[in-house]
Amino acid sequence: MKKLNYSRDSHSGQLGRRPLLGRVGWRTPVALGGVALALSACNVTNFGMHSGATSQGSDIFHLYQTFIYMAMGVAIVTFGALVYVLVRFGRRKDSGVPRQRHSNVKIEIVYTVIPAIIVAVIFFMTVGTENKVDAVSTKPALNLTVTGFQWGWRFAYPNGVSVVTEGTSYPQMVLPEGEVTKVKLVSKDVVHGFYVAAFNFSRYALPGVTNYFDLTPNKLGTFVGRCSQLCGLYHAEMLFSVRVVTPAQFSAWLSSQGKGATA
Ligand SMILES: [Cu+2]
Repeated sequence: MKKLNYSRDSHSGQLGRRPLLGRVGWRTPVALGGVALALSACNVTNFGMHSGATSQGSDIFHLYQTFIYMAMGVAIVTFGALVYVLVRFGRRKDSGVPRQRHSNVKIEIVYTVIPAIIVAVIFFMTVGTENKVDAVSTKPALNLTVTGFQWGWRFAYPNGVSVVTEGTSYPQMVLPEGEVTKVKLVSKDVVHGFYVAAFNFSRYALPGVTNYFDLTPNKLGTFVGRCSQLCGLYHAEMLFSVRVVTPAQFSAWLSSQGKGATA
C-alpha cells in the first residue's frame, strides 16, 4: 500500500511528517492546566460577572455560570477527542492515516442529537430564568416610580418622598433588603437605560412606555447605577447609587425623608 504523507513541512515545502504534538510537546498542555488551576484557586468562578445583589440578579448569574460550566464540558470532550487523535495517529512514524470511510451514520446521529439537546436545555433554562426575573409581584413591599430625564433620575417613593438629581449631585435610591420593590420605569423625554451592574440588570426607560420590574435586594451595600443608553450631551452624568439597607433602617429613612418634605 502506498503511504500517504498528509502534512507539509512549512520550511522546506517538502512533504513530510511533522506531528503537531511532537512539536508542541507535553509541556504546553501541562502549563495550560496549571494556569487553569491557578485561576480557579483565585475564585474566578464568577467568570467576570457580578454574582447579583438581588434575587433576580442572582438567578441571571446562576444561569450564566451554568452556561460556562456546560461550555467547559463541551470543550473538555472536543479538545479531549482532538488530543486523542493527535496522540493516537500523529506520533508513530509508520502508523499511516487512520482507516478512511465515506460515512458513519451512528456517529453523525450522536454528534447531531447531543448539540440539539444542549441547545434545547439552554433555551428552556433561559426561558425559565427570564420568566422568573421578569415576574412582577402583585403585592410588593414597596412601590417605586423611577423617571429618567435629560439628564438625571427621579426616584419617587410613596407619601410624596422623592429623590432627584440636582445640579452636580447624584441621587441615591434606598431599598430594603429581602423585600420586593416593584419599580415603575418611565422616561420624560428620550430613551434612557436604568442599569445597575451589581444587580445584573438593565431596562429601557422609554418615552410613552411604562416598564415594570421587581428588585429584591439580597445584599446590603451601596451599588453604582448608570444610564445605559446614549441620551444626549450629559448622558455620562446620569449616575446614581443604590443603597440597600435593612427593612427597619429603610422605614426610618423613609419617615425621616417624609418629615423633611413636609417641613
Ligand atoms: Cu440617559
